[in-house]
Amino acid sequence: MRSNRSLNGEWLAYGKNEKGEAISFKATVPGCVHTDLLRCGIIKDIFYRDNSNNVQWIENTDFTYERVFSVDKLSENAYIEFDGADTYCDVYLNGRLLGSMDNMFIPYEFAADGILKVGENVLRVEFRSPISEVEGKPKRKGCFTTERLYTRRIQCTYGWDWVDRFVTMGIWRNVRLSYHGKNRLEGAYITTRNISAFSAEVRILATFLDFENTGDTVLVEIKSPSGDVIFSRERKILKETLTQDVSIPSPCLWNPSGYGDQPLYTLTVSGKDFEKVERFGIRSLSILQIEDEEGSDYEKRSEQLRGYSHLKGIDLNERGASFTVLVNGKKISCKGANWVPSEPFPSDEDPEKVTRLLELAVAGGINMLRVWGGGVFASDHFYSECDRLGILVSQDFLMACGNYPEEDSRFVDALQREAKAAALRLRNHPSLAWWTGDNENAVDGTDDTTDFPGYISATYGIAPVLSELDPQRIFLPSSPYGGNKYSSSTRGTTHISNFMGDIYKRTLECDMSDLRDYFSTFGGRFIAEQPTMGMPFASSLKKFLTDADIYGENCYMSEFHTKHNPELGEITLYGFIDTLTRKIFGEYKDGADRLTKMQMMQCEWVRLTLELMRRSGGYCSGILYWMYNDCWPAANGWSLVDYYACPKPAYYAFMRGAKPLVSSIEKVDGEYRIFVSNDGEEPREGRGRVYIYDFRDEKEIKGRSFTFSIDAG
Ligand code: BMA
Repeated sequence: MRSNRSLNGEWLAYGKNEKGEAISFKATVPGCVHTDLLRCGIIKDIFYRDNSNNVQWIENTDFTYERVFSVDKLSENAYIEFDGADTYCDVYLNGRLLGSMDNMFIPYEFAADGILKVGENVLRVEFRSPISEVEGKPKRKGCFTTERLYTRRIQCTYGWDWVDRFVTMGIWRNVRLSYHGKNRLEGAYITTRNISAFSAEVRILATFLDFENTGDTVLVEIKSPSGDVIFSRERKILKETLTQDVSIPSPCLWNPSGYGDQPLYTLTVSGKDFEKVERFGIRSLSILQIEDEEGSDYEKRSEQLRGYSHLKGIDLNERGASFTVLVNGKKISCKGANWVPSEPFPSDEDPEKVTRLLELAVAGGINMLRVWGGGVFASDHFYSECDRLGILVSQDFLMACGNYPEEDSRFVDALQREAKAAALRLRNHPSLAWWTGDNENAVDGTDDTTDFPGYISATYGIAPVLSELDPQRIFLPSSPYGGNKYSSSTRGTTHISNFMGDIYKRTLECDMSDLRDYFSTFGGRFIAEQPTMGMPFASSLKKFLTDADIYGENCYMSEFHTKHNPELGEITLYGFIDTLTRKIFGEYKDGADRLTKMQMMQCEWVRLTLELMRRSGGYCSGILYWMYNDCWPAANGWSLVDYYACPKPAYYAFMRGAKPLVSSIEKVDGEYRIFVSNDGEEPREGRGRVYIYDFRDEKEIKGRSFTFSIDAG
């Protein structure tokens, strides 16, 4: 086997400090400037209080990374390969330019023959400030900041309404010296073509780079979940692609958590110079979109939603339609949240933290996560863990809330290369439910128009690549998507977070005593973003704030760590939750009471909205909270679990509301109705009691017992 030589590890970096003086420091690859500067003490405690203000100079500075390595013997077809560099840089080997990079989301390779030498070699990567690089470009429409729209790198850390600005540079993934032979394996794709009572028909498609008919062979092998070899065949490589169909008798099917087990098979494709091992699951997945029957409860609910003032002009659908996820033919009640990068610097992602977050997700009743488009494509580790745990994933392409330069063919070309890299890496994961073109670029789009932001990216950038490399998986051009317009509530997916402006305004203007009724004016067939905000536990807050910040009168530091959405108005997000909390729970007795109430507000928000979904009788078949985790130590943030992977109080509200059997109360036409909902796989029966309780005198005023029996699902 030809050897690849890792060039990860210790490098040296050069740049300037805040005062403009030349500095050099030890660097780590994979890594980035911020984490390197932290490690060598040039910057300190950047998450503590408002220290992040002190590191904003970094984004305007250029940095060079350098490494010396020695080579004993030269072979032909030497390449320097980067799995990811952030972002604008030139690569030099022994002083000669190998090439440039300008996209953090794709791998690059540079031919090194004739430059690489026996003995010492110097590899140098010169990064240019991602800010100076786009200076002077015309301003485009977008949320928060807009210079980001020109640069193919992580978008949220230009500053978002839940993370501060941390624009960094560096080699954020592996780098290596490798020698390319003929017939290199590019990818081994395995899809389930049919599942019957007797067998599963799977197709393996192997693709080769630099094909030459040399008589090379490849061994294709499948192992069952228990490790037995159930298929093994040696095949000749006769062209760029090799297809192998296999029938797997009595297949063990992969299921989302709560709907059965997650058995994983192993595919190994090995040849002279390579061995690729892919874990895969056998399952089918589709989305049922059945139009509401005339006169049905679903149609009535659609009509009701269309009538609410905040949805006027957005939801123009004459007929609603379901959006029900079927896995192996079973209806799945999708309950979960949105995943954002677990660190502001993606090279800093800690696999143990990711595992903890995902295990917590499943323990809390989550069976679906959406990887949001303002971050990065989730890591292999993330997807393997979702496969293991039974978490369905919807993966966005990496654009969010903006009007991207898609009129420029170079931009579309970049998207194509990103789609190729993402599809080759992720398409075998059974947890990957569907792809989505972007986050909220296309909220005003419809299937019958073409002149909306996001159309070109999805149609000419991403779709053609996916239809070639991952043809069996669903691709939704944007999130939200479906209906007229894509932001509609009665068809497709919906982001209720798009209506934060209304929730915000109303909170400032009204007493909010009708919170329960007000929340029920929002709905959807599949809620891909259900907003909610609240405080984490004090134990987490104390890691980045002082006691005075947490409990004192001055809330500046909590506001600083909550961030803001200027489009919502003058009052900060922290101020908004503070107002809503006081309106619902009354004035605070002291700082500790404030903290508790601001936690409870999020619990109520989660409880009421989750109950609403649960008693919708399948009208809404999925709800994903905005958001699951945090990207930095947020105070009054949107997440259910905080930056330290510690559940917030609202996580437990979710856990309770996501149980297969739940009860809830709704006020309809002046009367209270009790609902029992069961989305589990077993029918249930039991008893309940409803009563009016006087909390002052601590006694029951009036009550009634009842029995119930309820079908599965
Ligand atoms: C949605 C998201 C994010 C944002 C959130 C809260 O629109 O997609 O862009 O952070 O709302 O404003």
